[in-house]
Amino acid sequence: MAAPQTPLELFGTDDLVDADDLAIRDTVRRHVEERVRPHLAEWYDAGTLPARELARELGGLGVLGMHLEGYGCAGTSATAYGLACLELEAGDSGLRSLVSVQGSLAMYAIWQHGSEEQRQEWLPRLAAGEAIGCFGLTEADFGSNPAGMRTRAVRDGDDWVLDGTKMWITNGSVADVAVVWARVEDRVRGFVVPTDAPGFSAPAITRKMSLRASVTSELVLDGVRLPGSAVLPGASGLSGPLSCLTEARFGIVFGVLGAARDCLETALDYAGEREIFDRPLAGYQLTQAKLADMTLELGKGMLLALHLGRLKDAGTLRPEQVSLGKLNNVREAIAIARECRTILGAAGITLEHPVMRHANNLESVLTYEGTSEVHQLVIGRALTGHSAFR
Ligand code: TGC
Ligand code: FAD
Repeated sequence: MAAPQTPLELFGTDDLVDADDLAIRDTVRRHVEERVRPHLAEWYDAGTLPARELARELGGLGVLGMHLEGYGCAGTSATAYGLACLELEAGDSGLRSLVSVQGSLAMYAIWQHGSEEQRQEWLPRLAAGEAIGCFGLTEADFGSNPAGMRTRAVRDGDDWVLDGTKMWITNGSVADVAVVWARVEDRVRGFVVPTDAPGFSAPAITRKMSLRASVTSELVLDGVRLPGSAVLPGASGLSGPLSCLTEARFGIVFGVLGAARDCLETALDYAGEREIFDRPLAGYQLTQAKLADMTLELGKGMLLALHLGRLKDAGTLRPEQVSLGKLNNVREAIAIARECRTILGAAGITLEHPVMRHANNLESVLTYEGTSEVHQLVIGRALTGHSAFR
C-alpha cells in the first residue's frame, strides 16, 4: 500500500503556491506547533490568552499587518497572509483573531484611511507587537446592521467628544489603541482612540463557550475627548469600516481551513489507532466515506481560497467574491469539525483533542465578520441586483 497522504497532499495544493509564500507559511506553522499549541488547551480551559506576549512574538515573526507595505510591515503577498492565517487557526481561531483584528482591522484602517501622522504614530508599534489594536464597529443592537449605530462623535471647539458603547470587541481589554466607528451627523466616521483616554473603558466579556482563548470586550466611551486630528481623514461613510471587513474576511477564508485541517488530521490519526470490533476504525467503509467527503470539502475550500488569493494579489478581488469564500469555507469548516468529532466518539468532547475546541470556535467565526445569512444576501444582491437586507 502507498504511504498515507495528508488531505491537502492528496490535492497537491502546495504546487499552486510560490516558494516564498510556502516558506512564510512553514515559519508560521513551526511557530504555532512549537510555541503555541502546547498551551492552547490550558488557555482555552482557563478562558485566557497571553495576548501581549503573543503579539510581541508574532510581531517578531513579521505576521502583524504582514500584507501591508511600509511602516515596519512585511509587505508580503495576500496569499502569504492567507496561508499564515490558516496556520494560526490550525492552532486556534483565537490566535488568528488576534492577528486578523490587529492587522486587517486596526492596522488596515489606519494604513488605508489614516493621516500620515496617525500612521507614523501607530503602525510601526502595532507591526512589532509592541502595541495592540482593536476595532469597534458592532453595538449590542447593531451587529449585522452597523449602519444603525448609536455611538456619536460631536465637535466641541477643535476637539471631538465620543459617547456610546461597542459590543463583542476582540482585543478590547488589552488594546492600546481602538479604532472606533461613530456617527457624525449623518455619516459614519472612524476615530483613533488611545485606550488611556479619560472616559474610555473596556470591560471583558466572560463566560464564553466559544473563542475562549481570545479577549472579547465591551468598549464604553463616556465623553471621551479627542483632538481634531483623531478622525480618520480617508473614511467617510460605511464604506470605510466595510473596506476593513473585506480585508479581515479574506484572512478568514483561509484561516478556517486551518481549523478544519487540524480536525481532519486528528480524526485520521485517531481512526488509524482506535480499534473497534477488533480492527482499526480507519478500515471501515463508513469512516472512509466521512474522511473522503471531508477531504473533498477541505480541498475545494483551499482551491477557492487560493483563487481568491490570486485575485487579491492581482488587485481585482471584489467584496462579493470574499463573501463567496467566507460563506463556503466557514460553513464547510464547521461541518468538518462536527463530523470529525463523531469519529472521535466520547474522546472528541474533551480538550485532550482539539476538535471540539475548533468546532466551538467556529460557531463564533460563523457569526462574526458577517453572518452566513449576511453573506448569502451579499451574494444574492450581486446575482439579482435586489438588496434583501431591509
Ligand atoms: P451598503 O449600502 O451595502 O454599503 C454602504 C457603502 O459601503 C460599500 N460597501 C463596501 N465597501 C467595501 N467592502 C465591502 N465589503 C462593502 N460592502 C459595501 C458600498 O459600496 C457603499 O458605498 P457608498 O460609497 O455607496 O456609500 O450598506 P448596508 O447598510 O446595506 O449594509 C450592507 C451589509 C449588511 C452587507 C453590511 O452592513 C455588513 O457587512 N454587515 C455585517 C457587519 C459585520 O460583518 N460586522 C463585523 C464587525 S468586525 C468583526 O466581526 C471582527 S471579528 C474578529 C475577527 O475578525 O477575527
Ligand atoms: P444579529 O445581527 O442580531 O443577527 C442575529 C441573526 O439574524 C443572525 O443569524 C443573522 O444572520 C440574522 N440576520 C441579520 N440580518 C438579517 C437579514 N437581513 N435577513 C435575515 N437574517 C438576518 N465586532 C466588532 O466590531 N469588532 C470585533 O472585534 C468583533 N469581534 C467579535 C468576536 C466574537 C467572539 C464575536 C462572537 C463577535 C465579534 N464581533 C465583533 C461582533 C460580530 O461582528 C457580530 O456578532 C456580527 O456582526 C453579528 O451581529 P449580532 O451578533 O448582533 O447578530
